[in-house]
Amino acid sequence: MALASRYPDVAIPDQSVPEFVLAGGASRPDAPALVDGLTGDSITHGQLATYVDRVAAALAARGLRKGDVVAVLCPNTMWYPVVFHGIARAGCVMSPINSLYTAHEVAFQLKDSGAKVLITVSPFLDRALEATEQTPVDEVVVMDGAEGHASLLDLISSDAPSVDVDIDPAEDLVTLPYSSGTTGLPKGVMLTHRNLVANVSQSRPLVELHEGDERIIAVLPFFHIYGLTVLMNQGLQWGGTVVTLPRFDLEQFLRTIQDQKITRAFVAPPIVLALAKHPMVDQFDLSSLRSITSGAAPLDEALAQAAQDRLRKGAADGVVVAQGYGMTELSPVSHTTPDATRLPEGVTAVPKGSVGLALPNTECRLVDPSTGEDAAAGERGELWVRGPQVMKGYLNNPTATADTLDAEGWLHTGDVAIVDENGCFTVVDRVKELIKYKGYQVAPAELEAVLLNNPAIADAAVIGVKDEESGEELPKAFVVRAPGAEISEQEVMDYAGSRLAPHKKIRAVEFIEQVPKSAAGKILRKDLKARA
Ligand code: 4UU
Repeated sequence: MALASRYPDVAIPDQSVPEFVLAGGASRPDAPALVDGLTGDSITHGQLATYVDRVAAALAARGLRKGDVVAVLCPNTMWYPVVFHGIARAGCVMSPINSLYTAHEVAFQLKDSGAKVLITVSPFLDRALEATEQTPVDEVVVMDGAEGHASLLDLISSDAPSVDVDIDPAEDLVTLPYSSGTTGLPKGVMLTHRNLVANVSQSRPLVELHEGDERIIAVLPFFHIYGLTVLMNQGLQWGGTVVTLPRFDLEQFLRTIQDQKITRAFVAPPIVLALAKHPMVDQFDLSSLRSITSGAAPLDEALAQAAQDRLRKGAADGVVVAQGYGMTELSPVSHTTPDATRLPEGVTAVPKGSVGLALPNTECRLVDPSTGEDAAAGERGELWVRGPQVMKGYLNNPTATADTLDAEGWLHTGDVAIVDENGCFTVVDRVKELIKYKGYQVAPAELEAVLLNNPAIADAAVIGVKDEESGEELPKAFVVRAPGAEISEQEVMDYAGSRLAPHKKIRAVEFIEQVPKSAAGKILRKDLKARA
C-alpha cells in the first residue's frame, strides 16, 4: 500500500529550469544572487539573467542544439550557475563531472554521455585535455581563460542573437549526473527540466522562507545533484544569495557563515561532526544560521543533537540540525525535515535520527525484498519512491532502468527504512552494493574492474566496512592473487589509488583463495560482509 505524503500536493510549474529558477530573483535584480565566499565578489540576480542569456546564445552560435550534452568539470565558483543555466537555456544537457576525477574517470563520463563540449578551469586543463583525447568532445572551454581556448568571458561577451529554444519540460533532459544506482558501474541519470522544477517546488512548503533574506552556503559541490538542486537552484529560486566555496576548509566555512550571515547550510555528515567536535567552532559567531540539513549518508542521532546543542549555546531555540534524504535518481530529494513552523498537524518534532517526511507529491512504500509485499506497520522494508522527481531512466541502459524503476513508476532505492506513526522515515540499512565515503559514491563494481586489469590479480570483490571510530564506511578489497603473483596489500591499494579519485581509495585489503559467488556468478557480498 502506498504511503501518501503528509503534505497536500503542490502545483508544478510547466517551465524550463532556467525560466523557473531565474524568475525567483527577477523582482530583486540588484540583490546579490551569488557571492564568492573567498573574495566577496558577487553577481546580482539581474546580471545572472543577462549572463545566462549570453552563454546560451554563444553555445547555440557554436552549433550546439537541443539535447546536445555539455560536460562541466569545475569546482564551486559563482560562475558555475551561469554555465549550468546557460547550457540549459540553450536546450542542452549539462553533465557534471566530479572535480577530483582522474583523466581516466573523466574520459569514461565524456564518452558515455557523448559530450560535445567540455567546460573546465585552467588548473584542470591538463587533466581535461588528457581525457578528451579519445572522446567525441569538439571543444574545451576554459572558464578563466587559456591560450587557444575560448573563455567564459568570450561566451558572455558574444553578440550572437538570443535563443529561444522550445523546451518540453516533461520530456527534455536538463542534466545528466552519474550514479551507480543499486548495482554496477556509474550510469548517466536522465533528469528532465520537470524533475528539477518539481523537486524545488516540492520542498517549498516545508520551508519558512524569509523572502529576500536567505543566504545559503554552497560548499557541497554543484557537480553532485544535492549541490545542484538544493544549494544552487533552490537558493536562487528563493531569490536568495548563494555563497560559494571551492572546497571544504573548516576555518573558511565558519568564517563565511559568520561574515556572510548565512541562514541555511546543507551539508553532509563529516561537516556536522566538525561542528559538534572541533574546538575552532567556538571562535565564530554562527548565530545567523536557521537550519543545518545533513544528507548523502547516515548522520548519527547523538552527533546531530550535540552539534545543535553546541550551536544554540544552551538557548532553548535557535538553529535546528536535522536530516534530509535523497538520491541522484530522485533529483535528489524525497524526504526532509521541515522547519518547526511547517510540521504537519499533530507532529511536534522530527527525531534527529530520522530523515524527515516525504515531500508533497511523493508516495512511498516499504517493501520486504524477500516477498515483494509491503512490510507490516512499524517494520523495516526497502524504500520505494514515486513522484515527479523520479528520473526518466539511465542513459542507454534499459536493463538497469528496468531493474530500478518498475512499470508502475516506483523507484527502488536499495535503502532500508522504517516509518513512524507521524510519517517520519528513518533509514536503517542499505541493501545495494553502493558504498558511501564522506557522502560520495563509491561503486564496488568500478573498483573491481580496475583491480582485474592488474595481471597479478586473478579476482577481486569490494565491500564497505564500517569504521567504528569515524563512523565512515571504508572500501575494502578481497583479492585473489594470480598464480605465482606476490602483489602486496600496499601494492593493491596503490594500483587502484593511481587510477581513481581519492574518495574511491581502497582502505583495506585481504587476500583470499576464492571470491564467493552464486551459481550465476554474482559476488556474494553478504558472505564477505559476514567475514569482515
Ligand atoms: C542515510 O547522496 C545523495 C543525495 C543526498 C541528499 C540530497 C538532498 C540528501 C538530502 C537532501 O536534501 O545522492 P547519491 O545518489 O549520491 O546517493 C544516494 C544514497 C542513498 O541511496 C542512501 O544510501 O545516499 C544515501 N543517503 C543516505 N543514507 C542519502 N541521504 C541519506 C541519509 N541517511 N540522510
